[in-house]
Amino acid sequence: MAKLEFEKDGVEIRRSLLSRDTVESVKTDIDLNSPELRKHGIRNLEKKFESIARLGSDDRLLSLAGNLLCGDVSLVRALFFDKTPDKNWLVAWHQDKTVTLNAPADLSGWGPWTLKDGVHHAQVPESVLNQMLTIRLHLDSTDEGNGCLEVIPGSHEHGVLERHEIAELVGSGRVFPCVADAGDAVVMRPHLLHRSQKSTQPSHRRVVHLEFSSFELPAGRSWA
Ligand SMILES: O=C(O)CCC(=O)C(=O)O
Repeated sequence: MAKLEFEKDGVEIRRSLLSRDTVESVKTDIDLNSPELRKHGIRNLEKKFESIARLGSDDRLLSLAGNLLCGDVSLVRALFFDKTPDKNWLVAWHQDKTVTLNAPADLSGWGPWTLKDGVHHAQVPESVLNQMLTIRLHLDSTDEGNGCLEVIPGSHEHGVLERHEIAELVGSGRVFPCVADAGDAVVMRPHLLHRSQKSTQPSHRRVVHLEFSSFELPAGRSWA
């Protein structure tokens, strides 16, 4: 299968972005029994785990994001996903197009705004998504057997999609399974079409999902 290239495909896999030691320290730091981790994804991971805070200010990650976004970047969201035989799930084809802010902002093309768990969420226009980058850091190896991320390379170029457009692209696009080892990273545009299927293997599939952005929020607003 041809190698993915970020410029063209909107996604690529960076091999061994994290050292073995870093992977082990993150695994040790993230307490899998923490009530926070009962859900599939948790917010503000960087405020709860020291090792994730370190990743958020890691020079390698910041310069990778800064180079791909061509600007000053910061970490705006950190989530954790795990799949196990007890906590197994799938996500259908979708684009990530929501951000979280401390307060709503009157910005053209942003919305609808919703309040979930006290946090303001908004869908953002493609111009903002183009100033965002997702880096998914793998703590375990992953393939189709344990529900790796699958993507449709180049699908981000179609902008923010309606449901029927997603169905059309899924029908006609090339599906690429992001097979990765622990320490590898999937680097992608948030609005690239992606999904993941249930794991059929009795193992962890841990991913630290980091979103970086170079978008400058208006005064008084901060990423939540
Ligand atoms: O980690 C996964 O399997 C899927 C996560 C996902 O779909 C997302 O981050 O939007």
